[in-house]
Amino acid sequence: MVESRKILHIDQDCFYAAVEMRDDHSLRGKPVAVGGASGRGVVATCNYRAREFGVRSAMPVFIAKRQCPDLVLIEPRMNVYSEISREIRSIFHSYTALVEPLSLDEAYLDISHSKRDAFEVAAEIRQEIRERLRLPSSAGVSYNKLLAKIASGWNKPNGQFEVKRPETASFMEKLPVSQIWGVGPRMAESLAHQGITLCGQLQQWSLSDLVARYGKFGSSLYEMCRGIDHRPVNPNRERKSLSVERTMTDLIEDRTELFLQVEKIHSKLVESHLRSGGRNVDGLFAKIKFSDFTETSVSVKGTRPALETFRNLVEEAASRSPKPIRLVGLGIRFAESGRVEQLELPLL
Ligand code: TTP
Ligand code: MG
Repeated sequence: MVESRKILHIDQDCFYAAVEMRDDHSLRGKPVAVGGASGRGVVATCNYRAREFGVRSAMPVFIAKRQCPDLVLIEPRMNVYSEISREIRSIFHSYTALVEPLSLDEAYLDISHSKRDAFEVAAEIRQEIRERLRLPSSAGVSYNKLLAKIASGWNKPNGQFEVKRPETASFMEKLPVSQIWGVGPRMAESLAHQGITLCGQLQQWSLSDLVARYGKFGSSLYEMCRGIDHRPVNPNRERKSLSVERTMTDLIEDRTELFLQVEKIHSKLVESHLRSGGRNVDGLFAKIKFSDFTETSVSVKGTRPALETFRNLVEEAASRSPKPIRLVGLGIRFAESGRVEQLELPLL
């Protein structure tokens, strides 16, 4: 069964910026970023013209402007993006019931039931999005989610790429470890210090080595760096909560450092929340792991994920042990609307 899966990962190109360019022709040919003023002064995304100047998502606006003085900055119109996202999803649903959205602009589709060539189906779906919504997208095609997602970035923008089963080994061997889900800049840097930049090099590490170093995530890494992924496409997955956590390279011993980390994790959380559609919140929580691996968490009801509240939660959790802290996590619980699934973002 697993052998025959046909998985697509479809992702809109510079989504918010593409919508703005579609709706305002005067923006054509100009470097455009969406974000700023009403947000926390960072770029949510920018078009490919702006990327040529080094402008990137999550970059503070003042730096983006310095990199690209002609940058046109546009306020996000979240309602418009959400509406378009729904329309794109309805196109996906006309091809398969097995659609798993990851954020407003990307989703996995399992089209294993179809006798058609998966690459052709991907091209057709992208064409339909282009014709009906006048927006460009890219697709990855493969036999599992991991490979499909990596592949969708390969011919971006406005392109698609397929990794077939026999090509897996050679594809993974040369793939930078930073392309693996969950390997953030910090972890990539720490691996680079140990001479590991490619998945092929990481494959040399034994399962027990990886688990000793990275715990549960180590065993996922062992599989991911080989292109192995058995996760099914999970339709109708409605997240119950969203959390961001960070394992410290150096244990935290004092409050100043703790609050600094809380601030960083908080801004990541707010960004991910907005990005995933900004659903209503009804609770906030914080988790702490101490140096002896004991864990504690605190939660509170509330609809506003304010930094201040998280600081208080973390303070309360931290006061439960005098030990230094090795991990801090912050999260929000979403207001009622159904099914259960959690999304965790390791911030390694
Ligand atoms: P992405 O798919 O990561 O980025 P993108 O669609 O803008 O560009 P690409 O062509 O590389 O796919 O994210 C989708 C949307 O989510 C993006 O248009 C804006 C929003 N977003 C943020 O608000 N903050 C962020 O840090 C990122 C990465 C995205
Ligand atoms: Mg995108």
